[in-house]
Amino acid sequence: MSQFITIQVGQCGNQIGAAFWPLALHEYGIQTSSGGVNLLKIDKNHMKNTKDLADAFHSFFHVPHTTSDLSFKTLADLNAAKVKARAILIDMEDSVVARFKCGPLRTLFDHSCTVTNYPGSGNNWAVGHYTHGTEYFEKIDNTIRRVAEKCDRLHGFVLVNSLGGGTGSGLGTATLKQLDDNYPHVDRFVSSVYPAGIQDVVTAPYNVLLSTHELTEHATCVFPAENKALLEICNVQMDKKENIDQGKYNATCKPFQDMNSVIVNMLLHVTSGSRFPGTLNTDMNELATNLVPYPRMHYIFSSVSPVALTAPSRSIVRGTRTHDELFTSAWSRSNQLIKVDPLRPGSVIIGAAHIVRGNSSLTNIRRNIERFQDKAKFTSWSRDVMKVGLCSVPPAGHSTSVMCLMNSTAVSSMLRDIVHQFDQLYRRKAHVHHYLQVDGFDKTTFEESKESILSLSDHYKEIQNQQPLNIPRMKLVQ
Ligand SMILES: Nc1nc2c(ncn2[C@@H]2O[C@H](COP(=O)(O)OP(=O)(O)OP(=O)(O)O)[C@@H](O)[C@H]2O)c(=O)[nH]1
Ligand SMILES: [Mg+2]
Repeated sequence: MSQFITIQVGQCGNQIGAAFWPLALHEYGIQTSSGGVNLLKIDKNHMKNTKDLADAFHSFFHVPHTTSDLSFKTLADLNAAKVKARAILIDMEDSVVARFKCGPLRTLFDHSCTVTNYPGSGNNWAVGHYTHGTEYFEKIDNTIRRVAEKCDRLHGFVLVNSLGGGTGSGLGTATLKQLDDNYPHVDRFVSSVYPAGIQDVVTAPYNVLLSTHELTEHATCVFPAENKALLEICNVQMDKKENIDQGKYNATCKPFQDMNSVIVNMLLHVTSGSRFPGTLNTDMNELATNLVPYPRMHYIFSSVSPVALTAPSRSIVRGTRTHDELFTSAWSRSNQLIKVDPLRPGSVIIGAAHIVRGNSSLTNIRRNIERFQDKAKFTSWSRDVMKVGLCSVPPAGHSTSVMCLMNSTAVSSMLRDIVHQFDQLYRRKAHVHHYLQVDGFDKTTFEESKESILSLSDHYKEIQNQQPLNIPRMKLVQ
């Protein structure tokens, strides 16, 4: 099974990490507690795969060679065996990382793999990228190398950050560039949170533009998530009272917690084929090859159905949804992690993949892929080929789930919006002096980043305009 190193950068990145690790442990059948919510016991579907789960455990965790028994059940077992998460925690402000150090999972993290400072990057991409990027270059480099040396099948880096502030966006993209320079053959998957429509950080339009340019240059795949979309997904779930175990849904809810778990479930799903066995195994590198037809065009729409909020105990589905319903909801606009409909009229799918976890059959999947192909418009090369993964281990709390990944030309409207938000602030040169006073930042960087994003958006549009309407035929790739 492939191994991944997770790099959490900035407040948002580390808060997503705080939601990620308890759920990741739960997928391996290890009970823990998260924010006072006791997780459910793993179900039979997990139990019957005990050996596979143990093997798959190495994907996210380093187990010292001296440990032969991998049947961990509790945090105490992990602690006794000196198991460590393959994780690097970076924040230029130390309060969120400090919570890891004294929280219930404190022994899971190697404290020498944390990089912190005080008081942060002041919501300034240039401070994160240049000031802290330079000062912490060596420390981050050494930390990554130490964690990488403990991997014997390093497949990818998973970097999580937000783009609205200064550390996740600036230092996060400086770290991404370091990975590109030092590990060019290891995939770099990035899940970045884009701010809500109403900005809570005045300089967010600058930070988003500058970091999107870097993501375009240095990531293998970007799975963007917009806070507005995450909030709406959570609100819909909260309204669907029949889908939530209300008894467990109480004051333990923290700001962003549910929104972050939507991202976490996406990350666990997208890596599931690389971690667990399945009849149609799909590794992350196959996904990148199938979904990204040209360099830089690697912004991937993602959605998972059913949506799971926070701990599995809070998202028990009462009543089973049919496979067709799961697929339909995975394609639906309201389940996308960004506020753009990938299947909107006029848009073209230049790559797509479906990953099904749990109970399903190829016949079921085949029928639904045909439905999908009738629904969407494709390019001539993406029309007949549809990447499909079938992972036998379901996510915690569900018997089956479906993830749809799409590379759609509709992403050009997100890119245009980034430039539009930037223009509104840059036209008056508001707040620009904060960036110009940072050593290493050149004022042409704003214009270069804008040009790069516009040219990427144009490239998507070009492909969209070239394509005739087509009703495709299906072919499954194994
Ligand atoms: N979804 C989500 N968004 C968050 C979270 N924390 C912060 N944000 C958003 O991220 C943006 C701010 O980024 P932060 O991660 O706080 O900033 P940072 O990377 O720590 O950078 P500095 O604080 O400027 O050094 C804002 O748009 C917030 O709304 C979180 O846990 N989840
Ligand atoms: Mg911060």
